[in-house]
This record gives sequence, C-alpha cells and structure tokens, in this order.
Amino acid sequence: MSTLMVSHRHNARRGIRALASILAAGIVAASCSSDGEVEAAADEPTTTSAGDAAEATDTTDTRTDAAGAASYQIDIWADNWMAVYINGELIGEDSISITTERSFNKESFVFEAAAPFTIAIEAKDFKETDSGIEYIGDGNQQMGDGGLIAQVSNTETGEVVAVTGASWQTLVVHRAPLNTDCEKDSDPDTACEFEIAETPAGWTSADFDDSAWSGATEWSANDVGPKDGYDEISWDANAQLVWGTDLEVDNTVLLRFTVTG
Ligand SMILES: [Ca+2]
Ligand SMILES: [Ca+2]
Repeated sequence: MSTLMVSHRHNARRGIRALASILAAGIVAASCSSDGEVEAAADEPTTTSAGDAAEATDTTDTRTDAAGAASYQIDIWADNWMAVYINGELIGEDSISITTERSFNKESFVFEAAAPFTIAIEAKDFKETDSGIEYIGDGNQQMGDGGLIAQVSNTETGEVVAVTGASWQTLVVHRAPLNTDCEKDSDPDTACEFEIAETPAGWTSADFDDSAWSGATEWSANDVGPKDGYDEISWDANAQLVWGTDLEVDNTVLLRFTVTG
C-alpha cells in the first residue's frame, strides 16, 4: 500500500542485514541515524482541517477559530517521552529530554478545541541507538521498555472525554532489536537488527486515514511499572496503559484517537 523509503547510510554489513530484514518483513524501511531524526524528518503535519488555511498565527495551544470550542486538559504519563497534537497542531511535548536517564514524568497540557477533534501522540521509549539497546557498555545494558497513559477532560465541567485504551489506533514506526538475543552483545550496533518504518505524512491531522493501523495494546501497571509522576494524576478508572504489542521491542509508537463530542 504505502510507498516505503529505504536508505542505507551505514556500512555494507549492516546494510545487507537491514535489507534482509526488509525482505523478510516486506513492510519497512531502514536507516541508521541517531535517535529521533527519522521521525522528525517526516513529521510535518502537512494537512489541516478546513478553515485553517487562513490561520497564520503561531500560537501553539489554542484553536479559537472553530465554533463551540471548549477548554480541555490532557494528562499524560509516558515511558519515556511523548508529543501531543490536536488536529495536527503540536500543543505540548515532554518537558524532559528523552536522553535524560530515567526520564519518567507526567505532563498536563491545556488546549482549546471543538469536537470532533483528533488527538495524536508520538511516544518514544528511550534507546541509545537504533539497536534498541540502552546503557550500552554498562553493567545494566538492556532493552528498555515503554508505556503510556493519558486522559482528556473538559476543564470547565470536569467531564472526561477520552482515555487511552484499545480503541486508540497505533502504528509502530521503530522496532529494535528484532533479534532480542543481541541484548547483552558487546557491540549491539552490529549485532542487533531493527526496522524503521516511514512516519506517514500528515499522520497527526484530523482527516488522516488510520483505518489500517492497529488497536493499541493495553498493559497492566505491573507490566509497565509506571513510576515518577504517575501517581500525581488521579487517573480515570477506564484509563489504560497502552503501547504496541511489545513493550520492549516497540520503541516509537504513534497513537490516534478522535473525540466525537
Ligand atoms: Ca523506557
Ligand atoms: Ca525498547
């Protein structure tokens, strides 16, 4: 279906391995870059809903052009990092860099929107390199794991209008390591295989078609081990920790949900 990009900017041995991985999976593009660059390069929200074309302001937290707009707050906790978009507009991102060790924290962002509106979240588990491994060379060298929970409430009425769960659509765009037995290898950048899919253009916009994506996988608190900041939020009873199908191998996960009103 979608066109996928393949680039090999690393050595031939890695390239061959990555190509073999692509042929096996048939779905992915691979590249070797430092953390986050792939997503950032393809991440411009290129389409917006009707009526936005004339909006030339650079405000980042309001959408006052739509009739019936209300004020909402999204509470979110992620292992390790996230950015939140409403109808394609970035309204907030994790205040602690993903490269900060044990960067666990909650965030709360306030925004204005008129239902229906689409929430899009880019979530990243920390990985030191595209190998998917962290603490490389240290005694605790390992595959890190991810996890995220969020809820959206109307700031005036307190009504919770969205919580994370299986009804959110997800696309995993960075998976590593595919061969998890490389976890303790002395050279994980050589030994570990990875898959990096192209981040779809316009994926944060309201009219993006995510019907081919998968429902989020719900995980228990025991699975994720949510920590610093998690207990600072009074989570709605229906809010679930979510991620891809693998807490360790799935490193960058895109999530979408539309609040219908
Ligand atoms: Ca992590
Ligand atoms: Ca990981």
